[in-house]
Amino acid sequence: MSDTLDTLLSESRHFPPSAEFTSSARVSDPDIYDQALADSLAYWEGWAKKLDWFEPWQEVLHWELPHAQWFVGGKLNACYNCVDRHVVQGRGDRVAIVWEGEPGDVQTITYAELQKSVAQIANALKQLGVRKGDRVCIYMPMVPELAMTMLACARMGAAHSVVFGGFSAESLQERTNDAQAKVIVTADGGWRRGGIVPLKAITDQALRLGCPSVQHVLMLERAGPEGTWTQGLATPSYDRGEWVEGRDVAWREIVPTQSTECPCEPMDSEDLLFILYTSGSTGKPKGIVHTTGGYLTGVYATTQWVFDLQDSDLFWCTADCGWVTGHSYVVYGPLANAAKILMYEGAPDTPSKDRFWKIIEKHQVTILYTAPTAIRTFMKWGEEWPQGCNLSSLRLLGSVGEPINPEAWIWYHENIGRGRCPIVDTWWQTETGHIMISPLPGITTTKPGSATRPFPGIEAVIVDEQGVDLSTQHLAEVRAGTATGDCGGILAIKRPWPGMLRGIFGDPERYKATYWSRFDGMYFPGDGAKLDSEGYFWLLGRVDDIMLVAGHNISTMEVESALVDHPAVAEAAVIGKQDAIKGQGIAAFVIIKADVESQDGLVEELRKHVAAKIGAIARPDVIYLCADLPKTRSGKIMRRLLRDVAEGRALGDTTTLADASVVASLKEQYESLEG
Ligand code: 6R9
Repeated sequence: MSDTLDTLLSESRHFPPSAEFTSSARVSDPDIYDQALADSLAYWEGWAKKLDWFEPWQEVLHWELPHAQWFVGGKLNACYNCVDRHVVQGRGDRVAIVWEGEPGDVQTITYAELQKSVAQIANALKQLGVRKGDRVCIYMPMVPELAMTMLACARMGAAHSVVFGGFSAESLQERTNDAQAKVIVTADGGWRRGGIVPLKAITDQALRLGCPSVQHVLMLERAGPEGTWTQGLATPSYDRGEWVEGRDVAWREIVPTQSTECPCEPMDSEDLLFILYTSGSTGKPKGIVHTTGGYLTGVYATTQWVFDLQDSDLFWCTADCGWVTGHSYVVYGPLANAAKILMYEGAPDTPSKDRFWKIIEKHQVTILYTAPTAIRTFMKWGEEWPQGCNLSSLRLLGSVGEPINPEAWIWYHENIGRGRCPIVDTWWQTETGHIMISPLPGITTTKPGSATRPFPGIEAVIVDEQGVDLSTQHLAEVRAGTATGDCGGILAIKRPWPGMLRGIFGDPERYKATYWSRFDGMYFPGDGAKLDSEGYFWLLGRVDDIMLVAGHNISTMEVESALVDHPAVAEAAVIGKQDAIKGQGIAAFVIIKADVESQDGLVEELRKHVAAKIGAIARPDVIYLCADLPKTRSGKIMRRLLRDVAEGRALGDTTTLADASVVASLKEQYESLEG
């Protein structure tokens, strides 16, 4: 991949941290990088010691590729570390969760209150027959009870599997059965865009499809009976499902009556904490396995340093708990740090397109962590929405989920950060458990579009197709000041890290084959990356999405960035399409901004724009103007479905899509064009 083109990603703008930010930052000494790598086990052990353990470990790391055990023999409880220890240390009155429902209802929950509620939920789960070592499936809206139920499982030693509340009955059934969950915890419904997502009715449907392991369904009343919603607003009508006596249990009947005492189960460091299903590009979803001690150490450390977390912060990670980002940076990382977090139930455009900015203004959010797909949507809506709100409480911004194109980075910096707030672009995966590549805001000079460098203690390299290390030499040249060009290839991770996945639930062979057999002795995340002449990492998206056009590697992300750079374009998705001459040709699906008046000649202009930005080789062969793109719930464009559309195949697995109708109508539109 050494011939990856020099493109707009050789971004020249630099944003050093301000002296003021650095002076009060949690970490500001750049030597930390070398120190951490010089003895990474001692470094991670230092972090682990900041957690509370019931019994110490005997060995920091036991590593028999591909199986890692961290803090071997240590005993701890994740819920104890996220809740109880703060109460024990006299911080019970501190606010843990500020929650806002979509209709505008607000709840504030202290750590002491959180401890009681979590204990009651854990006791209720026990009453329903859940035991240490069992799995519980959680299918809930973004209400405080979702985070509480995750913690309750951790408290009693059951593993949770959170299934995103937007997934279908089939997805829920498949995940429930794969995990062999004993109980599904759900709600009657959750608010989304002024309507109710009927979670219980969908759960009923999943159970009708067949979930033999499930003994009970525990249902929280969030939506309530029609017309009786508490703050006087009538609940829109929705499908309330059925009630199966014996199987279904109402939250209000068994949770509030439980004792508020429930001891935290001492768990082995390597006991299962949760399973989380990730879509993957092909085949059935993989149940990614995370255990207790290493995961908690990793999310604790990264939350504190990457977000420069201070006592006075109100941290808002906008991710749903159905995504790994919600596990690590809504729940476990921040709460282990005794942070104040904000949770919001609903959509960003309800009742109007400034809902996020209104929430920030109202609750004085200081740190905002969101995804490029959301940022591009806000760009599309226009800057007047954030402009109308006071965002002066914000001091740090984060991005996760996809490469953030420089255009969106700058927009975020100017319109949300108002030029004051550092941006941390964080690269990581469900599998890595926590952030792996990211700026440290008190140290790193950022460049729009680059995730900068590995977190201290993480060793990332760039290799070629054969696994030959290309980056060590390049970095030596960077240090010596002699590096000139870029070094492009495939990302690999060299040493084990505490939050790494421990396996795929029930499928050890697939675990080995997917992550550990591509390169000898290294973890294969599946992403393309490059290092620039200053030693900065640029993540270029999935290796499968990198195109080979007439012998040149071109990343879809680079062409997308060039398209979005054009003033008429709101969003773009690019794919390689089979081409008899070039191997692959470039096809682009483009969404035009709402205020663009004429589309005459636009397609040709866009093709020229890309050629001017990147080079003639990257000029798209075809550009389709469309209204929407197929995305997962966390906003990732599913390019493999677009390839299916462009190459005229039947669509592959669509169960992880946010809205399956989008790709179906694209297919129709495409087929009618191709005639
Ligand atoms: C946390 C999360 C993982 C994949 C990952 C990569 C992409 C995530 C990114 C990024 C570029 C970033 N990705 N963050 N690419 N820059 N800052 O997203 O987990 O849902 O498992 O996805 O997302 O392709 O491999 P997950």
